[in-house]
Amino acid sequence: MKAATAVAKILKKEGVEFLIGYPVNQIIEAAAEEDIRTIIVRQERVGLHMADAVSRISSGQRIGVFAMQHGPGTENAFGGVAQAFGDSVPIVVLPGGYPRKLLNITPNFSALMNFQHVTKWCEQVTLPESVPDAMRRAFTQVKNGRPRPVMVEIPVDVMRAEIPDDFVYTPAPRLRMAPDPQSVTALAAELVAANRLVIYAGQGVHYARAWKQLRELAELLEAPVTTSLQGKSAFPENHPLSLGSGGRSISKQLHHFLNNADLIFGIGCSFTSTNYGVAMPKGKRIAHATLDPLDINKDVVADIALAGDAALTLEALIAEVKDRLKGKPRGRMAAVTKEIATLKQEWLAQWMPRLTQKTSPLSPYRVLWDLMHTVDVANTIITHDAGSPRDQISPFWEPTEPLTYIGWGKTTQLGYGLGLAMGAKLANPEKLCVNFWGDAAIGFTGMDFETAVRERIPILSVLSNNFSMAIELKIMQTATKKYRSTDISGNYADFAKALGGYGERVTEPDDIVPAIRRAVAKTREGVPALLEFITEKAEDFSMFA
Ligand SMILES: Cc1ncc(C[n+]2csc(CCOP(=O)(O)OP(=O)(O)O)c2C)c(N)n1
Ligand SMILES: [Mg+2]
Repeated sequence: MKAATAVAKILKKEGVEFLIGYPVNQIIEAAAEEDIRTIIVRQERVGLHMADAVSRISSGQRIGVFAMQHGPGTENAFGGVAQAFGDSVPIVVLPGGYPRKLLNITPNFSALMNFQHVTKWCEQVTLPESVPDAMRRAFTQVKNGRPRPVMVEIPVDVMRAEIPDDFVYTPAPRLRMAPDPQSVTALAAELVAANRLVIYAGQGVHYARAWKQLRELAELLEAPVTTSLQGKSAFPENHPLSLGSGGRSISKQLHHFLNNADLIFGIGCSFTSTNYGVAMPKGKRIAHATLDPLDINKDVVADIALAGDAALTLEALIAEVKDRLKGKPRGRMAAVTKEIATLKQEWLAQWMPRLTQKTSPLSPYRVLWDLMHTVDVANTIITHDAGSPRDQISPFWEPTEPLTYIGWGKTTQLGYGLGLAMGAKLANPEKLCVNFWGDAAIGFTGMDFETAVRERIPILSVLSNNFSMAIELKIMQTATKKYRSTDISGNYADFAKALGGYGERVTEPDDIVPAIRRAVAKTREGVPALLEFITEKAEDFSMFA
């Protein structure tokens, strides 16, 4: 058989249901022949974002795969792979390569050379018969250890070459690593001894599907829980011990509890210093448990560290903590939950005028507040975009079920949210999948709304159109005044209609909820919907100095 056919057969064995791609790449045709649904996007970046969401939303149990052509396709894919690398998402990327006689000769683009720093595994296959081995290596890496993109570059003449039909392929195993029992004992002692413990959960909890264990440990310890943006929805935010998620903007209760903590326990997180993650206050005792030792002592010094899978770590800690408590809770629950509830009430009271504002142009806070109270949150998967929309939504959106919020921002490409919502919908057709973005963000990837229409991926896209890059106003005052450098324009409801979807422009507060209902109904009919809310250039965020 052709080497490209072997790749498709291997994808099938690995359980891949969709091949997202952009021509020309012979794996696309070979995949269709093997009954793997092929989804063709409008540009490579969005296809990678879709593959990314397929992996995220399934805790990496289903691996998103993307294929593109050598040269321009591979060059144009860089952003999508780099975003998945930044946010640690396990995807398989299958670029074509120039034919072997031109491979690695200037100016031909080499995936092998150029993607080294945004993949955890990058291989160029030069012998057709090595294709199955390369695929085995790639899938073993993508399913194990720290989640990150892997890449196999296959030159076009290698794809076309015949290989023996009788190759054997066994799907790669998933291995879990447990932390050192001695460190577990030491950490359990600290967790029980701490007076003001805060648990900080990262996306390692999502990948290990350790949501129940996280909750059990928090309830045993009667300790408040927050998450990174990537970890958002790992702990139900309507739980009395929830402080809401970390990000650039955060809740008052999170700010308060972090600052008054005597021990912060990070589980399945990187503690990376980033604008889009809550910073750990200086001088705190830090316990850090995560899968990849690469993150230990990187940006935050760990007083005590554990390396291992989040589920195995939490289970081991639960056993040790139970041993120590001997069935007797320390009786802190009422005081802790009351302190959280009081602060939450104060914080929401302060924001309520913005969340319920009756003005036109609309308050973006009102839009997202009405959205949250109109859709079925437990059955909705939502993601933000870069810019103000992320910082507006992340503190206020209250996920109750795991993997119902796709948080991101280790790198933060405008336009990422659309592909994420589309990939989430593909993997979870029964859920309402939403992206909340601004008018600068849509400029990057908006054309792929047509992919949603054509490929029958009925997402709900919620656009905050303030005709501006509002988040840049403060730092571009002169350029704005002299040259209108932060202005942008467009009618995106008309744009959505022109692409065959449902579009509606909303300007009045009373129309927000009815418009959301109409749009959700359209998605149920299989039609992607874009609601364009005309919003004010808001510059206020829930931030604390
Ligand atoms: C690819 C890329 N380029 C530049 C940026 C920097 N950036 C972040 S937000 C933003 C403007 C956001 O404007 P918009 O989406 O309209 O949201 P608004 O703040 O107006 O609500 C820019 C330029 C980025 N995140 N990604
Ligand atoms: Mg804007």
